[in-house]
Amino acid sequence: MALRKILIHPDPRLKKTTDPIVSVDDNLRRLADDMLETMYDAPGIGLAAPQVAVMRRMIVLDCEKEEDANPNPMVLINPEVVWTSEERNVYEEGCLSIPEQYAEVERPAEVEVQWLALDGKTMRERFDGLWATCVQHEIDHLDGKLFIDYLKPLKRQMITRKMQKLKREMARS
Ligand code: K1U
Ligand code: ZN
Repeated sequence: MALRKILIHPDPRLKKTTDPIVSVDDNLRRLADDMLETMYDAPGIGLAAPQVAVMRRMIVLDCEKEEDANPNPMVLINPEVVWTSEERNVYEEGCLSIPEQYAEVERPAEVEVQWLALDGKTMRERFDGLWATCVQHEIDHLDGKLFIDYLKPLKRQMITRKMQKLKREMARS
């Protein structure tokens, strides 16, 4: 397993739609392991393949945040939201590609998602609470959408400028 570098916004790769995965092979299993390791190391509760510069439709999640909770890593290949609740939920979101910036985003409170598991099985599950917010945030990444795209243009611009400054500082050190 290896840590992968997480792309920081603004980066054109974070704005692109990703390609569906056609077969599960050892390369993909290695990528899933690396993404989980990278997510736990960050630390984060989710990660999408384009955030580590792989333009394919795979996400990982583990929203068990409590210290004494058992880990519950999930790997979702070609995930699709097949149902959303009428009820909506507001959550203060963050993003590993937009470090230290948080903002409230409103999304469906519950979603049903279908995906392919690493063993090739088709899965379908309903997510709620933080899991629902996180899985929608990660699927958005696969379509080149960031949580700041839900914000008013001025706030989005302010965050983007902060990230440009951060990237300049990171490049210097
Ligand atoms: O996609 C990402 O960049 C990961 C992101 C996922 C996410 C967070 C909050 C709402 C929706 C989606 C993160 O994990 S940011 C870090 C974070 O939220 C966190 C880190 C450690 C413990 C608990 C939360
Ligand atoms: Zn994110």
